[in-house]
Amino acid sequence: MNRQRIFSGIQPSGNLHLGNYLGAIKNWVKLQDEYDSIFCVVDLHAITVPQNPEELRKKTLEVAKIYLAAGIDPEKCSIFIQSHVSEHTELMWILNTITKIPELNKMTQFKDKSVSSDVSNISIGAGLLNYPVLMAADILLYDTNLVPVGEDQLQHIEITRTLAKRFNKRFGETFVIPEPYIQKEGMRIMGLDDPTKKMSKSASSEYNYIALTDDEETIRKKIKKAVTDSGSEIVYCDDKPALKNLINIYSLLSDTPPKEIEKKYENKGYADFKSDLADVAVSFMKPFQKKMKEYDDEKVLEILRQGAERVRPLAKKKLEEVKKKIGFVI
Ligand code: AQP
Repeated sequence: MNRQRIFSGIQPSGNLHLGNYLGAIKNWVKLQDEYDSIFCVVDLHAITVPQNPEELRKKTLEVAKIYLAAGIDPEKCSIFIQSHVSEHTELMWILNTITKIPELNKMTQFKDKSVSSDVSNISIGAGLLNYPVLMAADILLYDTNLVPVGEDQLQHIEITRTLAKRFNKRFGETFVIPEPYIQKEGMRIMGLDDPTKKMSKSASSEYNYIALTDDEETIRKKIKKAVTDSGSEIVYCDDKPALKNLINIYSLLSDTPPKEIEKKYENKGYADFKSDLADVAVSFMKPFQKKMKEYDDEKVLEILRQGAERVRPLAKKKLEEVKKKIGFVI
């Protein structure tokens, strides 16, 4: 029986953090046995904001090491670098021609990132505006059924669906219409310095996130400095968004339901809770980072090249179908 296909990716645009792990990668690991899985390191997306070339190369391999250390199995899934399969950019160009500019202008991620570019005096490139079209190409090239992502990516999946339907209507049935796959737990991990914004690699302060490469001392320092709410009780509720976020992280890393955590800290305060949360985070991170170190660059690159070899025929076939339908001479 044909299994349903999932596709997802992460940008090598900074330090991957607990939000990326809990909102995306942890779920991919769970899904890989059930679905035909394709996971990408989306370097073409990363360059929609300025990147240091040496750093980008290093981060691209680091993201792949994080996938592997988290338990993504290259025997079961295809893991590859987006720019190694040029069909992504070709399909993106074609999809650009059926995308309306207002559809892109209203994307929350574009609006947020263009504001921060303005603040830092970086001029906004057209790539940032077209980011969702490239993401649509990534997904549609592989007849993806489900896209496991964090909640912040829902709008991008929606425009992917719109473009697929528009293309199918104009040129005939070509693309599978993908669905988002969002797991309620971990779907939105918030910044440690501001619980109203999501934890983000491009945050201006490193106290916003816990990176998957942070050492023990840094993790403890960041948790100690994490903002909390008024009052001293450890309760899990919407009125205390900072604490709710910390309890969510505790819960997801230790597989303990939030209510149980509340109970454990009934007569205790923030100091005890934060100190234990730091222990939980460190005991997750230590073996994780040890596994990351087991992969050297050459070994990872080999896995990524094999992954690209495996998916390229699928991408080629779909792109050829698209080219024929729109009237290109093959
Ligand atoms: N805070 C978060 N909570 C839950 N899930 C999250 N994701 C990102 N942040 C959180 C999920 O991680 C996947 C990869 O994201 P990405 O790197 O492609 O881009 P992003 O969503 O824009 O992530 P960042 O960390 O905010 O990166 P920058 O700052 O570079 O843009 C996605 O599935 C996302 O939902």
